[in-house]
Formats: sequence, C-alpha cells, structure tokens
Amino acid sequence: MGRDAGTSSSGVGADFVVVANRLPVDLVRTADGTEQWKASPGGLVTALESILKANHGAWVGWPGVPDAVPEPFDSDGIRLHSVPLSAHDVELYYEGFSNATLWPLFHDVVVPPEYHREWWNSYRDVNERFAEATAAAAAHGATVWVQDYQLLLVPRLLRELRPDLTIGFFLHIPFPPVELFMQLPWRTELVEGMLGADLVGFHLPGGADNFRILANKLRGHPSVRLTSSKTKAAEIRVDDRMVRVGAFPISIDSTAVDSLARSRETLARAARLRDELGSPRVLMLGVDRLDYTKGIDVRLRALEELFEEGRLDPAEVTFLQLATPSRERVEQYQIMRSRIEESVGRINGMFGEIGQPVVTYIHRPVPKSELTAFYAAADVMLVTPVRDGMNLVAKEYVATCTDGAGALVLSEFAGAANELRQAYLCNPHDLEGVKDAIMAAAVEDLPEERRRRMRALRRQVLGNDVHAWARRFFDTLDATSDS
Ligand code: GDG
Repeated sequence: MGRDAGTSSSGVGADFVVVANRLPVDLVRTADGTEQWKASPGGLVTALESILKANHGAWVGWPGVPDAVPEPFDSDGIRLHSVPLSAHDVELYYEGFSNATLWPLFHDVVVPPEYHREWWNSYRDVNERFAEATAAAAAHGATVWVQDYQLLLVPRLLRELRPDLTIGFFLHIPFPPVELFMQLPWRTELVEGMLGADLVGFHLPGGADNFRILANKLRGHPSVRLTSSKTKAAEIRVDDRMVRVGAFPISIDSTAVDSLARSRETLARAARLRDELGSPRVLMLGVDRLDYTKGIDVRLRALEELFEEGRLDPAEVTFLQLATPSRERVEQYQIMRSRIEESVGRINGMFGEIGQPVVTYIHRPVPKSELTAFYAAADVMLVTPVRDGMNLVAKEYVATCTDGAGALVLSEFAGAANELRQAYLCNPHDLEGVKDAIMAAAVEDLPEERRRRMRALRRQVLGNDVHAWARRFFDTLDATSDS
C-alpha cells in the first residue's frame, strides 16, 4: 500500500477503494418485497479484506438487484457504496455489452460477439456512474483498484475527475489477440479507458503484450519492456505519464482451503459422498459456472467416447458435474445449458444402470463446505475450458488434495496451465488428446506418477496464494506511483 497507508489524508472518504461490478454482499429481495443483505465472500474479498480494514477501505459496486438504492453502510469494517442499476441497465450494460459483447470477444470468439450501439451507450453511461461514485468515495490521494471487464472505461473517467488518485486496474479474463480486439467498433475508447490507470494487470504476460501492441497501434503510445522486473512488466508512455503493464496470476487462499480439506467434517462428508455415488473405483469431478467457455461439453464428449470404445468401464467410473447457474437470461447460455443437459441424459441413457447414473449433474450452487467435500472425494478433476483467464477451481482442487493422491486434467487454454505444468495438460480442441489425458490420469499411470505430479502442483499452489498476488500488485502500483 501507499506511503500514507492507514491515514485518511482529508478525513473524508476512504484511503483505499475497490471498484467492482458487484459488491462483496448481495442484496436479496424476498417475495414479500423486503430486502436483506447476504454475504457472498469471493476470492477477491478474502485477498483484500486485511488491506481494506487497515486502510479505511471502501468498496463501490452494484448490490445485485435492479432498482435498489441502498445508502452507504459499513459491513465488517468496510464501507460499501452501491451503484444503482435499473433493469434496463442490467439488460444493456451487464447482460448485453459485458456478457454478450466483451466476454465472448475476450474468450477467442467461442460464440460470436454481438455489437449493438445501444449496449455500448449503456456501458459508457454505467461506467460514468461507477467513476462518479468512486470519486465521491475516495479520500484525497487515495489508492483505487478497479476490477475487470465490466469497468474498462472507469480508470480514465476517474482520472479525469480525480487526478490526485493512484489507480490500478486488473483484468480477470484473458485479454485477446490484437486481430480479435480490432473487431470492436469502440476499441480505441476501451484501450484509452484502461490507459487511465497507473498500473494495468493481467493474469498472463501474453495479455500484457497484446495490450501494449494495441496501445501503440491505436493511439501511437510507445512502450518499453522492463526486463529486470519479476512481473515481466512494461511501461507505456501516455503523454506525460508512464503506465505500467504486467502479469499478476491470481491465486486462492491456499492455506484456508488446505485446512478446510483436512477437517473431520470434510473428510467424513467426502467418504459419505463416495458411498452415495455407489463407491466407484474412479470418481471424476467437474466444477464450473455453467458457461460455454468452460468446456463442460468437451469433457462429456470425451467421456462418452471412452465409454463407447470400452476404454472406460461405466460400472467403475462415475462423473459428478457441478454446473452453477450463471447469466441465465443471455441466449448463448440457454443454448449451452440445453446441449449439456441433453448430453448428460444421453450418456446416462446409454451407460447408466437403474439407480446408478454414470453422470450426476447438479445445476444449483452448493455451500463451500459441500464443494470442498466434492474436491476431497474426487480421484480426478476435469478442467477443460476452451479459454479461461486463470481458473481457480484447478487451484482449489490441488489445495484440497491433502493426501497427494488426486490427479488434475487441465486445459492448456486455462491461464492456470502456465503455472500448473505438472497437471495432465490437454488441448480441448483435440478430443483424442483429452481422452488420452483422462485415461492417463484415471487409469493408466501408476499411483506414484500421480503423486509425483500432485506434489509439484501443491508446492506451486501453496507457495503462491492470493495474499501474495495482492501484495505483488500493490507493491508494483506503489513503485509506479512513486516514479
Ligand atoms: C473469473 C475468470 C478467473 C463455483 N460453483 C460454486 C462455487 N464456485 C466457485 C469456485 C471458484 C469460483 O466459483 C469460480 O472461479 P473460476 O476462476 O473457476 O471462474 P470464473 O467464475 O469464470 O472467474 C477466471 C477468475 O475470474 C479470478 O480471476 O480465474 O478465469 O473467468 O472459486 O469454487 N462456490 C461455491 N458453491 C458453488 O456451487 N461455494
């Protein structure tokens, strides 16, 4: 944190502000119209909690239901400022531009992105409101950390309103190759928006490189690489400012996951779960938001073929897929859901026995304790996205394998593959390759080989947690604002 960490320079506003599409708590509206707050602590809150508390921290975000206008309030030592969104804003800015334009474009156009001027207008308008709410919440000289693709314009808008602030920006999803980004009718505005930050962070060095090339191509801003830096950072000259760009691969609260996995309750629940699933010889697991980028269809197709070819015996193998509901009003998500459910039905129809399905499919969120028991029970974790910024599920599984006996099948197209080199890596576009990776992880390799790989993965995940991630980002941001 900055040199003035812990002191409020003006007495008004917060010294450290996080800006994200969602607040760390959800407003829930019940059938009778009453509203109450429900905690929804994600990885980001965990990572930033201590910094937020120690620095008069504030969080600016949407409370999660349309048309709600709650007053700012304190939750667990953090000041929460709501940015109200109407149902129309949610449809155009969130479901439209964020999730049907930017999301597919940034994930290698897995489905065709849609370009609509009214979605863009709403995105710009909502980003302006986020910038104004942040400007009102931040103390003089404060540090602000803007999160993710829904708020690409905020850094620049905020700098115009409050040049005294130090601004960091982090993108949680991949940053696409130049050729794809150039499709965007509003490409220059978006790059300029991000360049409003002092530090722009990505999961991977490739994303940072793509961004540097675009800043030069679209705005003529030259950059230099800082080869000595651990973050493989570069600097882009923007008029009289330097914008630092670098890779900061996010992680999880590894120690917390590891200790929850070791608890008696988790181990007992994991054992019961295996019984409930018919005590299979091999339990495979998939855990994802139901999203077309996650390759749930890829692993189902691979398993179906392995059963058809007799390489896997359905009497010995069970696949548990947790697919948490997500963006259910966006058409491409509805199409994907139908395909997946059809495929689950077909596989069970062909290979299941009465009372003994081969695929157990859960389409609702489960509590964290239950999810941890799923990880702990699984012999093989299948993570096969066609494109993913990082994929925390892969890291959570590794942190949960406290006995060192599990195996991780991981797509090369997940950011996590950059660090988790000892996973059973596969190309999700090469179905035979996916099948071979599953066979090696589940059946063919000796237990000692699986353990050797898992030991290396655990060293990686336990040695690089989300706290280290946040620290590296802030240290770099600090150094940037000092120079
Ligand atoms: C974006 C990027 C990047 C899932 N179902 C339940 C549940 N989860 C939790 C998992 C995990 C998280 O949700 C999902 O994180 P991922 O990283 O796998 O994926 P995205 O949601 O797409 O996240 C991604 C991430 O941002 C961070 O930068 O890694 O690439 O797309 O933590 O455990 N948690 C509970 N119940 C569920 O049913 N409690």
